[in-house]
Amino acid sequence: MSLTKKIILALILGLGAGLAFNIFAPEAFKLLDAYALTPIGSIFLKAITMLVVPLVFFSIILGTAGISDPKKLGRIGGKTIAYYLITTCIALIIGLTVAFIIQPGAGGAFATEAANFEPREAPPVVDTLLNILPTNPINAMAQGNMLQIIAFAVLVGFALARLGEKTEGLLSLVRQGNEVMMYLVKLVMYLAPYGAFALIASAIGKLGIPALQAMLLYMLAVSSALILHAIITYGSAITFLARRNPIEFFKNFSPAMIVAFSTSSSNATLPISMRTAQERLNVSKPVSSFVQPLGATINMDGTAIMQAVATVFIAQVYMVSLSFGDLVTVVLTATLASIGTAGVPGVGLIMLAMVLTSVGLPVEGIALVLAVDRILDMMRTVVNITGDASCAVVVSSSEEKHIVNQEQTSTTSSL
Ligand code: DAS
Repeated sequence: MSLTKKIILALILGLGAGLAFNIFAPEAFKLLDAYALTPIGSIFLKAITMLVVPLVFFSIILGTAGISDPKKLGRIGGKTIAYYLITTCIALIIGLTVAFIIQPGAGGAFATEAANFEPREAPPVVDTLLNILPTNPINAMAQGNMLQIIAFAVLVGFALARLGEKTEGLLSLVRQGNEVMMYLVKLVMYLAPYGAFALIASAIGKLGIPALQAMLLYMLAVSSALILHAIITYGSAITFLARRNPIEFFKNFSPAMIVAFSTSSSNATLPISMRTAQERLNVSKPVSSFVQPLGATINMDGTAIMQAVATVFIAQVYMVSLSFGDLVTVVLTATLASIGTAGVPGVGLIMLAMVLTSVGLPVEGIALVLAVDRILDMMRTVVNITGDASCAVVVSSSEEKHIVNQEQTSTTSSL
């Protein structure tokens, strides 16, 4: 049985067990929760949290080094990076807006859970931006100061790209470090069915139907933001930038979307999404083989949406009001974090731990979103790769125009 099926089965069993204990055996549940469910759930959460700092550090250095060489990037690279960063910011804004409209965590269902959480005082936006540069990067890592870790990693990646051969050894060391982290993510994801079962059974067992309602609202908020982003952002880009029919775009790209949904992995879908873009969307091979692999690493709009909604949801659950500075931090960390993380199942959840830490929210808040994360991972991976394909279509059509203009210029100059 595939890991996805195991997680979904664990989700259903955890829901059933939690509801049964909540209704029929609340006393027995307290023992089960204290000696089994909570310890199992916290082992899984600690395993995820353990990976955040090294994963962010290595993957962002690598991502930045890969896109910091202007010569290598050239015109296509510039257009691609601009498109990716702008669409990820739009995705985060859509995610935050939908979350504030739907208010998934405002039900107060978890008030008991959140009562003892003391939120840290959120610094004003200016301080957030001024504090982005660490005075001591090692200390920033030790404290899990994510914005400072990201800023330092971006600078190291930029330096590695500019120094080229001189630091090839260090760059390959970072590559190997990232490989190790990716392998550990895969290992941790094997714990996911047990973690999902324990966390959802514990939450539903403790809090009953209101917890279920909140979780369903959370899923509604994420899925509607994903759909809105795909239709509005990618639909508009295809229509107004590439001058193509957006319905044709989504229809012709659907084979890749189906693979992304079933694998929950942008990396695994990459060969299919590139072939589909070249054969059914008329994207030129050079553009497709630059834009889409880069997108599978640095462009994760679907993941950004999940992180935005989950952060608002968890803040509401813990009754913490997010300041404007916190929202700016969420947009910054989630956008920068998506630069390096490769498209493998569950990586978005690990990055969520990072976003929560950056705004002072407890990582334990992942407990409820974790249980339904796999289903949402399938959906957001579809949006991740569709965003990459929409960029490929836009860049490819702008390159065609560029070549036509060049031919016209050379024709008129030769007359
Ligand atoms: N599964 C990731 C991907 O492949 C997305 C995520 O984990 O958020 O894009």
